[in-house]
Amino acid sequence: MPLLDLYYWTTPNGHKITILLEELGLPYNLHPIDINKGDQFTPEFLAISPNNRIPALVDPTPNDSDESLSIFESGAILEYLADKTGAFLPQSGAARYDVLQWLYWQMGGLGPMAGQNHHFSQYAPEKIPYAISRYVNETARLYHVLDKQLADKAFITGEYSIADMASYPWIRSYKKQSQDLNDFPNIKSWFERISARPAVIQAYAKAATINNSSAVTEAGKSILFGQKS
Ligand SMILES: N[C@@H](CCC(=O)N[C@@H](CS)C(=O)NCC(=O)O)C(=O)O
Repeated sequence: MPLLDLYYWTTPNGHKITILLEELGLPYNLHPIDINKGDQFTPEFLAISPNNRIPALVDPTPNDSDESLSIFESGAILEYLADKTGAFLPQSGAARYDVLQWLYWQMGGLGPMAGQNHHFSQYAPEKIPYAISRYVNETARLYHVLDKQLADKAFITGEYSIADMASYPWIRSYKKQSQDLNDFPNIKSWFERISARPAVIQAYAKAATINNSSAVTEAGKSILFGQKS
C-alpha cells in the first residue's frame, strides 16, 4: 500500500501533523521543505500548496476515491486524517463541533497571534514596542482562555483530540512568546501530560534528525519576511 506523503518543516504547524501521524501509528514519507532555503517556492511544492506554506499532505489512497488527494493548511490536514481514520475527532454531533471550534480557535487565534508575537519580539529588525506589547498581550489573553477551558478537563474538550495536537506545538514556544506557564497552572499540567506522550516524543525526535535548531537564519529571514505578491 503506498504511504502518505507529508511535506513538512520543523515548525509548530509542521509538528501538528507529525504528532497526529505518530499517534495514529500510520507510516508516512517525510519530505523536508526547508523554508529557510526557499524550498516552499518550487513549482512541485506550489502544485500541492499554492500558499507556499508547509505543511501539505498527499494521500495516494483516499478512502472514497481512486484518485490521489492533496491538501494544505494544517487544520484541514488534521481534520482529514482524523476523518480518514475515525480517531481524535468525534464523527458527528455536538462533540465533533466542540473539537472543531477549538481547532479553529487555534488556527485563527493562537497560531496567528503567537506567530506575530515571535515575529515582532524575535525577528523584526526594528523593535516596535507597540507591536510587541500588542501581540504579547493578545497571546496572554489567549493563554487565559485556554487555561480556563482546561480548569476541569485533562484535555481541551475532555478527550485528547486534534484540538490539543493543534495547540500544543504553539504553546511549546511559550518562552519565545514572553509567557510563563506558572501563570497558567492548567495549561502547565496539560502541557506536561502531552509532552510525556510517546507519539509526541517521537514526533520531536524525528524533527531533530532533520533540523535541530528552531532559529531562523539571516538568509532565511530575507526569504521568509521579504515576500510580496
Ligand atoms: N495557516 C497555515 C500556516 C502555515 C505556515 O505559516 N507555515 C509556515 C511554517 S510554520 C511556512 O511554511 N512558512 C513559509 C513561508 O512563510 O514562506 C497552516 O496552519 O498550515
